[in-house]
Amino acid sequence: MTLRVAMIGYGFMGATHSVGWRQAPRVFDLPEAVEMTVVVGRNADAVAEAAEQWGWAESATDWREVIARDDIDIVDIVTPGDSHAEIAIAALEAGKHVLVEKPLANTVEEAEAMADAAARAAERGVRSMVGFTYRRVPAVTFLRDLVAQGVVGRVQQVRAAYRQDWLVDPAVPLAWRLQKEHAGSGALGDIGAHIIDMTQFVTGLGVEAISGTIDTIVKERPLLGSGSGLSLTAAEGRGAVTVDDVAIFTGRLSNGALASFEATRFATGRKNALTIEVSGDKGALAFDLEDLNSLQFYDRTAPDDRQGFTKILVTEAQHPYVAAWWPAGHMLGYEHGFSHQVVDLVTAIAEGTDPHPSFAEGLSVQRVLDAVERSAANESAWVRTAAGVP
Ligand code: SOE
Repeated sequence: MTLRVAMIGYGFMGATHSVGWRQAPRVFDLPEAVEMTVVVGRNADAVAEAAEQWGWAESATDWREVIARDDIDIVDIVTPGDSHAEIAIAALEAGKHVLVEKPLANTVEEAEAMADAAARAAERGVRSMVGFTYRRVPAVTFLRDLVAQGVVGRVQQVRAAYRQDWLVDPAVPLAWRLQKEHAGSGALGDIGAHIIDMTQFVTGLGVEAISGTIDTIVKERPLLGSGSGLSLTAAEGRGAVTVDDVAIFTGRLSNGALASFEATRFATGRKNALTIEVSGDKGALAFDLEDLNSLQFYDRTAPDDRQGFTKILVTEAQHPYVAAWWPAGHMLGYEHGFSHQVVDLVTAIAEGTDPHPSFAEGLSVQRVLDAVERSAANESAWVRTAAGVP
């Protein structure tokens, strides 16, 4: 059988997902073939150009028509968050498997409706997945495996940060990522969502309560002229930034441990710095996206004269996803996670299992994002998320 894919949206994430759809079937021995059937966008010329550039067979401008087509099996949603719920629910109801870019939605209400639709669809064998792609960086998957094997012992503390600096320049224009009605929130939902998901993924623990604060440092910016992703040019006029630039919060995990989180687009000099460190009573593991082919491991049980973090190179055939690529020791990059996402989605569809992260897991992240905003609005008071790893 061939799985025929429609991708809705074609910006920065459209490019990364396209690379995944193109590479995965070439590098991995997938259980089903994949066809990049159609890419959808509102601007006919621009979407036709994107189809040509990334290798989609066709382009189209009406996602509803595309979802209604019999020759589409998977709908991949890479639009801004304000359209995730409508498109994903319609696609699931039309019986299409759905991959949706993170964060799942802009609000808890939308995410709940999406998780309900996904649960109903799963009863009919229709699969859904959220694009928290960093789970599929081999070192992150391996970190999760090591924690699950008890290598660090009982998790006693987690510190996670995602730091970028692309908004330090006040001349960066007011893109959709800076508008609440389109993005839901700012650094919090865009990159904070990754570290919340990663914390829950690698520890297997839920973030159950939050105390946090958020800040908008540059409150007004030039209007957007043209551009997409993070390459933007300004137009005449100025408008208000309606999302956070920085979010700093503390989470109480379901085993009682504390986790600290920082999501910022104002960490001057930090380009795409996602770090996470899991401290346990037997040892610790740390990951740094800027050194993504490795982990740092500290073994408390090592003799006193050999204590210290050691670097594990996660580039061996035994490590998750690695064997399909290059000979051992040859490193991977940012884009490989998008291929691994395709591998896991296609495998789940072929095997009739539910891939992770599920929409229910996406909803649990959404509840944490919402709790941060509610806490911040109430002098950082603790707010329960009612989350937990589903
Ligand atoms: C922009 O901040 C962004 O592209 C995020 O939206 C992505 O999820 C992350 O992969 C890189 O940064």
